[in-house]
Amino acid sequence: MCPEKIMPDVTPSTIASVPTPRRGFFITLEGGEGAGKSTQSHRLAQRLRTFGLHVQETREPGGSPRAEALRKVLLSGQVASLGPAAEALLFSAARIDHLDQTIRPALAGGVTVICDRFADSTRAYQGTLGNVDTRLIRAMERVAVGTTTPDLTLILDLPAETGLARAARRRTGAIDRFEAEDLSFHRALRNSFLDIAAAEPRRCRVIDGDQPQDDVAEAIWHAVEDRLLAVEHRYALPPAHTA
Ligand code: T5A
Repeated sequence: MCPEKIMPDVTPSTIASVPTPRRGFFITLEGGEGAGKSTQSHRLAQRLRTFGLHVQETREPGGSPRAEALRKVLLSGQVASLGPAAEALLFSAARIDHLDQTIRPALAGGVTVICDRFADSTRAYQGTLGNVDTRLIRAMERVAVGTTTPDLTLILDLPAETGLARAARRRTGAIDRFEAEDLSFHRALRNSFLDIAAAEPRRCRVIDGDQPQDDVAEAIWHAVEDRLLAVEHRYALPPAHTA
């Protein structure tokens, strides 16, 4: 922690003078289908950029050319017949490349990374819902993620029915592998993400995703502001009401 970096009366104009951080801030968004992760990822990135921060938006599965190729295979359902353990291995393989090619270089350059889904999705979808042994899930996470764990994970929480209805309204092509699961799957998924948040309260913040987009964005902003200031004092942001 570097107390000398705390700037008590920060305004947008002073943000530009904040020293380049040693390592960027790593934020992940998690939750069920149609929870609003992509929408809020863009909004948060835009808001942070207005304060002079360099922000890289990315997603999983995907986020690098090789991982995007694996995304196509995974979401097509072609791997489903191999079982959840095989799916978990492929999600982890995509994550290794994504971290190597995109996330770690960005963080090392002081860029804030906002990632739409990350390792908690493997824990929830393949671990809890797919019954893949927790020890295997954790071992894959150690290999793929190592010490590049998120500084903050925003878990967008809402009833499964609401998220699925949103995803269906927005869909332009075929239904994907996981959206096609039944309602009980998606309800259990919601509980799984809440369990993850309860187990790691310092890293995770549960955000009520069942409210208007502006209100979700505001709740996220408060969480980010708290965490950015509390964890590292790498950045100083103006109070939310001035943004
Ligand atoms: N997966 C992924 C695994 O199984 N294991 C893993 O390890 C990983 C990384 C990814 C799939 O892969 C699985 C999980 C997923 O099933 P995807 O296409 O990336 O597939 O699917 P999702 O991540 O679920 O993305 P979605 O696009 O379905 O949901 P989002 O991003 O949460 O929602 P968003 O922002 O696109 O919004 C959906 C619609 O709702 C509206 C939006 O305008 C949009 O139309 N909306 C709202 N409407 C009302 N009120 C609000 N507050 C709203 N917010 C957004």
